[in-house]
Amino acid sequence: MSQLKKKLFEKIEEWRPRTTRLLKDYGDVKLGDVTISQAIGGMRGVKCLTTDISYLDPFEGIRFRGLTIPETLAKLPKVPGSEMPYVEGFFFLLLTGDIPTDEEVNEVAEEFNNRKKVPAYVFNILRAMPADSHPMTMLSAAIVAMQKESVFVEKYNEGINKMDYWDPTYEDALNLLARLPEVGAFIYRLKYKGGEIIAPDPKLDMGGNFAHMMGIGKPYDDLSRLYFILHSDHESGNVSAHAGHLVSSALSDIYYSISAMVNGLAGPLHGLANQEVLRWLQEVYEKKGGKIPTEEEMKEFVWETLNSGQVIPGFGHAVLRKTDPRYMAQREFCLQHLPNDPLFKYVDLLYKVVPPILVEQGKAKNPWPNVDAQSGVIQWYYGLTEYDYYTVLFGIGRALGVCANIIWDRALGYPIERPKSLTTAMLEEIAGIK
Ligand code: HAX
Repeated sequence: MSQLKKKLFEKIEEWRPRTTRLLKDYGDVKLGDVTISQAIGGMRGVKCLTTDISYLDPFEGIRFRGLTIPETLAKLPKVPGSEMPYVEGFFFLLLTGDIPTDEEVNEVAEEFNNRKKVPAYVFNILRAMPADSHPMTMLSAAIVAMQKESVFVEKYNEGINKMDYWDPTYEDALNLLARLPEVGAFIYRLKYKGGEIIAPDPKLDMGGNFAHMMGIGKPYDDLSRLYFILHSDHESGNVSAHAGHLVSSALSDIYYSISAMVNGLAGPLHGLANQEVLRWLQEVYEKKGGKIPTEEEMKEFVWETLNSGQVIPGFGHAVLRKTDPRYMAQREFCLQHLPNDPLFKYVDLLYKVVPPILVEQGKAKNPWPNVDAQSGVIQWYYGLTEYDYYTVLFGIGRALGVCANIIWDRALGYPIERPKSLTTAMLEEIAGIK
């Protein structure tokens, strides 16, 4: 058994009595009440999910296993010759809550390497899809196509004990995570680079190998590591994480669950916002005849977008009430590597212009930029101008967090999810409307 799996098992054994005790002795303790506006309005703020992988404070932003983004990046072992940590080591942290030693990271990286062979039929399926399929559709299809590989399904059919569900789930998760970078890079090269595929390099770590298969030189490897880490987890209530958790609660395996996660991420109010930011910026750019707009022109365009009933992509958040620290981490990367890039300056201008306008409009509860406002600019700078593809990068990262959550869901025996619906007439009656 690998050190990661052994450590995870120890943590699970330690953790289980806490969940059992809460359920058995404190199950009736109230966490809050649900209002009519929450029942109609997307359950905003209803405290009804549990995860220990990450926590999102509205003002501080995300903490992974208790660590802020700068702490996470500083504490994890770095890939030799790189500024960023191993994504594999970050996954170790998400799963166990511990910072891995160099030896532990090397073992996980090797394990990912040993599991990364993508079945040939996946490539055939992707090649057979219509050329104008969206990359997220291709990613989702590739993942669900691998469902027949599920170890969980095999063990479930053999009658495995409920207490052991986490084990084959872990096997499925590692197999899928190890394969996702090659699947993602294949989609990119097939769709945008005339099908000239670059074979994986078994010597490289996850981020390094992804950059290599994309055909983009340094520091794109470090950017990939940063990107996968930043996008991995944001508690369990966001659409992609919740979709993965919900589907897996029916004991649908990792492949079904992560495909559902990808489908949720593909919405423009969620992960697709990173492509929307670039699409929107290009629109302004073209309107201005290929010139970066002035501050006044930019303000005008923001108002035009709002007045036509559209949202400003990359701004606002359902939980956050300040600038997203994932935005700030990417901004720092830009300041270090592309401070004079015109598109970066353009996005920086939005940071100045959009929040006061959203405040003036008075609708958005959070006028500040989120993770998606900055991410496309960096990709563009390194030659990835096909913005339809950006959410695939988000999906590879998000799979790390959702897989870690699903393994723990099975370890702690979380049941099938089934909230209760009421009819409009019932709400009217509760509200006292005659
Ligand atoms: N531009 C214009 N209007 C906005 C807005 C924005 N960026 N953000 C919120 N609003 C509007 C909402 O549409 C809503 O309007 P209505 O009352 O007419 O329905 C009102 O302000 C109140 O919304 P809210 O409570 O502040 O925000 P929600 O929790 O309902 O929605 C969203 C959160 C992220 C979906 C929202 O801010 C939005 O649409 N942002 C733009 C799209 C985007 O960037 N999405 C990515 C978010 C981060 C993420 O998940 N990444 O994957």
